[in-house]
Amino acid sequence: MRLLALLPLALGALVSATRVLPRHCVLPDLYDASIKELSDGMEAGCFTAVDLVKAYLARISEVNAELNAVIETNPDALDIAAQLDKDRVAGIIWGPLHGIPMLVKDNIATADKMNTTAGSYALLGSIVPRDAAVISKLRKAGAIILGKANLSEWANYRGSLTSNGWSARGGQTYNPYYPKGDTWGSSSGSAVGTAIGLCAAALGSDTGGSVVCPADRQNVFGIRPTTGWVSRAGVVPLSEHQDTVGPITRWAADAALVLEIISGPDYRDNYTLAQPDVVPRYTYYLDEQALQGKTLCVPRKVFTENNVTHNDPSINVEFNKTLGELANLGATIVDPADMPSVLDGLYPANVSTVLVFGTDFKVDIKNYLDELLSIPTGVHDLADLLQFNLDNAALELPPLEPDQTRWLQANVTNGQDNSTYLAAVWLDYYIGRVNGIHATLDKYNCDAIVLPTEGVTTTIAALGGCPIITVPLSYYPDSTPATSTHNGTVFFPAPGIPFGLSFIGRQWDDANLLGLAYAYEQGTKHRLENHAYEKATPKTQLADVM
Ligand SMILES: *[C@@H]1O[C@H](CO)[C@@H](O)[C@H](O)[C@H]1NC(C)=O
Ligand SMILES: *[C@@H]1O[C@H](CO)[C@@H](O)[C@H](O)[C@H]1NC(C)=O
Ligand SMILES: *[C@@H]1O[C@H](CO)[C@@H](O)[C@H](O)[C@H]1NC(C)=O
Ligand SMILES: *[C@@H]1O[C@H](CO)[C@@H](O)[C@H](O)[C@H]1NC(C)=O
Ligand SMILES: *[C@@H]1O[C@H](CO)[C@@H](O)[C@H](O)[C@H]1NC(C)=O
Ligand SMILES: *[C@@H]1O[C@H](CO)[C@@H](O)[C@H](O)[C@H]1NC(C)=O
Ligand SMILES: *[C@@H]1O[C@H](CO)[C@@H](O)[C@H](O)[C@H]1NC(C)=O
Ligand SMILES: *[C@@H]1O[C@H](CO)[C@@H](O)[C@H](O)[C@H]1NC(C)=O
Ligand SMILES: CC(=O)N[C@H]1CO[C@H](CO)[C@@H](O)[C@@H]1O
Repeated sequence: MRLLALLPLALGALVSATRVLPRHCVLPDLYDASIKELSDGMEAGCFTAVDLVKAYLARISEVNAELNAVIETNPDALDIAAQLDKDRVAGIIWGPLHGIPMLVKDNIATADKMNTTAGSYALLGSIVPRDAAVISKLRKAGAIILGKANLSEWANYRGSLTSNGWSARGGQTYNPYYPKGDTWGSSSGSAVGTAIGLCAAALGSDTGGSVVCPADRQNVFGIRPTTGWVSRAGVVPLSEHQDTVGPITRWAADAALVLEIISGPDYRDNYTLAQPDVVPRYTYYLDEQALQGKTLCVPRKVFTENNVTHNDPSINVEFNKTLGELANLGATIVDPADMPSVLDGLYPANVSTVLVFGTDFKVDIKNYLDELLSIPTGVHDLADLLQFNLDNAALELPPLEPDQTRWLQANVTNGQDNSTYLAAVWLDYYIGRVNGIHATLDKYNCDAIVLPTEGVTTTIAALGGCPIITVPLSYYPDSTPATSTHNGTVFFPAPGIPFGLSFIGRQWDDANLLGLAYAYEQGTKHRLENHAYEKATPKTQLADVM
């Protein structure tokens, strides 16, 4: 972990502040700080949770007009922090996240003054029955829910043409590495907020890549855990077969810490009842030598020989280079190690996302809405939501975002008790896991799969319900022509935009996968090789608020 001593600022604080810091204090740079640095600093009395919240709120207000990463901040955050500080002084430490401010995606329910809307006006002012399961676990571990992060509205499930990171309530989220750059999505604000230090860490949700994709493009670490390790209760649903919640962090060790807290069985989400008996201590797997003696598979055809992928050549150059870095860190590379479902022509041809997502969404969103205690807009099912958007077109269907085609497809599905649907669910698991990830690992005797995160990498893991992690790898070269998309409002690709390396593992093998990703991160530290552009870089540091 990088300890960046901000000596001038720290000395300035010692001279000017009324508080006298212990002599050994080095205030961490909030742009790159790890959770451990923040916890250690609070424990040593160098700064408080109140200081952290003040600094993060100031950083959000510095850059949010530029990036639209945060939809709402928590009006109670400072009071919560003050209570946690008092408790610390009294020797009461709630858990490993005591006093750690986090942003969470706006589709994760918080039973506090903040709204939970998936970015949509249809849910504004709705009252959730309770915190989402992951939120209550974070609060019990001492975390401060600092705010709600912007996202692709409805986790990118409304139209097929909507812009990454756009929501009606939050506007267009932008990438901090290039002005008006594309964030990918759908957990766009969670990734942006983490990348530039608007929070200590964030939560996103992932159905088909929504944690890993924005983490990739924002130069941060993201893990989509095995479907079923983490409860989705209280998360605005898309598809129960593929929805998960995962941490987006600057460092692997932070993700291990957060994942350890949010994992576990929950009777409100029966997918979690199928998980192994014991949640692994993910932090025990953080070993810099973890790649020694391991074998990694490269299923080239997933990202080079099908029409869904449009990998920029510069990504494949950097990917090929990093295979050398992985080998230097002790891994054996099997390349190519093609995926049987791809060789059989099943992937992506036979994936039935329209039917599975459509059928699930119609059922699952109704269940979510049924649980709400109050819904001022009066929406109770998908048909109401479609109509709400038509009735409020100026807000929800502006000229650049007129699309609700996926919802229209979902609206005509007729329930989960349908053999065509059930066959599609089964085929998706078969393609992604049985004849996909597991078959590849078995066939070539590999410990994990590695791929560039850009491409259709994330889909295969999401289909199979298997864990996937992205770690910063490199950046689009300065010579990349900035290409405008979405009628000229967003740019991708563009110079300096980051991209990541994905590790994919077996179902429930998240802990070992985290170990491999940690060893790669520590052995390369590619995150430190580029920085957000000036206007997207918040300047407030702890010393400024103390
Ligand atoms: C939540 O939405 C309501 C409008 O229904 C608004 O008055 C309130 O300020 C919002 N809460 C926060 C924390 O922004
Ligand atoms: C969860 O419960 C539903 C309804 O009771 C059932 O249809 C489904 O098979 C269960 N799923 C799992 C993974 O246990
Ligand atoms: C792939 O794309 C090319 C060019 O757009 C097209 O000619 C070809 O038919 C596509 N192949 C498949 C299998 O969809
Ligand atoms: C990467 O390596 C593969 C396998 O050796 C090779 O086929 C491919 O052309 C390389 N790509 C680039 C961009 O160097
Ligand atoms: C996969 O798709 C192809 C082409 O549409 C079709 O012929 C084949 O029957 C499908 N296979 C399965 C297992 O559904
Ligand atoms: C959605 O389906 C309902 C029937 O379930 C129908 O009444 C409604 O018109 C449909 N909405 C749209 C926008 O097609
Ligand atoms: C797209 O951009 C063109 C040219 O700037 C403009 O005329 C058009 O109105 C825009 N379309 C939308 C839907 O905003
Ligand atoms: C099952 O779903 C398919 C696809 O939506 C639909 O065509 C079919 O009519 C449904 N079958 C029944 C029995 O409802
Ligand atoms: C906290 C914050 O800055 N929220 C803003 C998010 O974006 C919307 C739309 O641009 C603004 O109205 C909010 O003030």
